[in-house]
Amino acid sequence: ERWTAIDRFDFADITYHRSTDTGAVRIAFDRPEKRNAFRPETVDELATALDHAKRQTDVGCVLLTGNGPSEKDGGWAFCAGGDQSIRGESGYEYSESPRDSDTASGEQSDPRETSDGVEDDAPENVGRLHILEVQRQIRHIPKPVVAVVPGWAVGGGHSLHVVCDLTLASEEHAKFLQTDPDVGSFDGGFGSAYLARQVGQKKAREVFFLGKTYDAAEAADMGMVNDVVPHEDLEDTAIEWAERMNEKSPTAMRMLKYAFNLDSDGMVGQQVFAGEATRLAYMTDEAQEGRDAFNEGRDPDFDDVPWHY
Ligand code: 1HA
Repeated sequence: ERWTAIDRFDFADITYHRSTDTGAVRIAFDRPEKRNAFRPETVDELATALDHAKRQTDVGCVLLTGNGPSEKDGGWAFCAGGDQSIRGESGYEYSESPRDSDTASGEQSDPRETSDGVEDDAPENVGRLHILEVQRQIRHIPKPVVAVVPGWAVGGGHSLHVVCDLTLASEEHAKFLQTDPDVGSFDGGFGSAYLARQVGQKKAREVFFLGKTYDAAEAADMGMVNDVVPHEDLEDTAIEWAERMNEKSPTAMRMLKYAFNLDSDGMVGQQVFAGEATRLAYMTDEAQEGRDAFNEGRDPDFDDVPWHY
């Protein structure tokens, strides 16, 4: 078996695996009967898995994909965006209020009140749009993230593939579609603006305004998909890509990812890139002399440090 389940988490809406012999992880939407649409619980699990993957220093590439096919009709999906059936008045709602599940003591009291009358800080079940936080995680995780698209990438699922570093698509089943304005939604961030950087303004506006469905080949021609492979080769190719990237210098890969981001991330991009520059600087004798001097209560001695040019 090429994948080993990471079972420290009790995920219901996603699966999370580690490659048995390469430093890659596979995070997959696991709601195939709903074309892998996400609800707030799904988004929380994605955030947890991405954060875990970030912290594994022996993990390089992250593969983001969708499990399938649907047992109902055999359909494949990467992700069909927000689950419309649980969309409330201001966003996507948990099936059980986090506040109720936190105060499940059996007592009939106002869940906002603790025993000492202090307002409880358990979150309320307000509509969530926190897939945007996951987009930022994908954008900022210091390793490449590949969208491995076995079927539909639609709405917020389309935007997720857009924000990933690379996209690999199934020749037979991958389909790309923006339905945001059909359901009164709009990803005015990475899903549209960053898409326009990938495919150009006219095409990006076409994707959203006409809502056409593009197959894998068309999406590749457009510049939003890197490669198209037969469906049966999809996962093998994804692993080959991961192996290839994992052989490279982690520092160089990280700096490159953030350099590519910097161009469209403004001062946040500068901050992230600069953080990595700081990390490199911390590793020098020069910075360590500054630290040591402070800790030893003396002036730092930078006399031997050249002013590089
Ligand atoms: O835009 C945002 C955001 C923007 C800013 C900030 C946050 C955001 C968060 C989310 C989003 C969005 O994602 S808005 C866009 C939401 N998504 C959609 O509008 C896609 C709706 N689905 C479809 O258009 C189609 O289902 C499909 C093109 C993905 C697949 O069509 P297909 O192959 O004909 O299958 P279909 O029969 O339609 O679907 C299979 C099952 O999956 C159906 O359920 P069943 O009748 O079998 O019980 C269908 O209802 C369900 N399903 C599919 N997509 C969704 C869904 N159920 C709930 N929500 C879905 N998104």
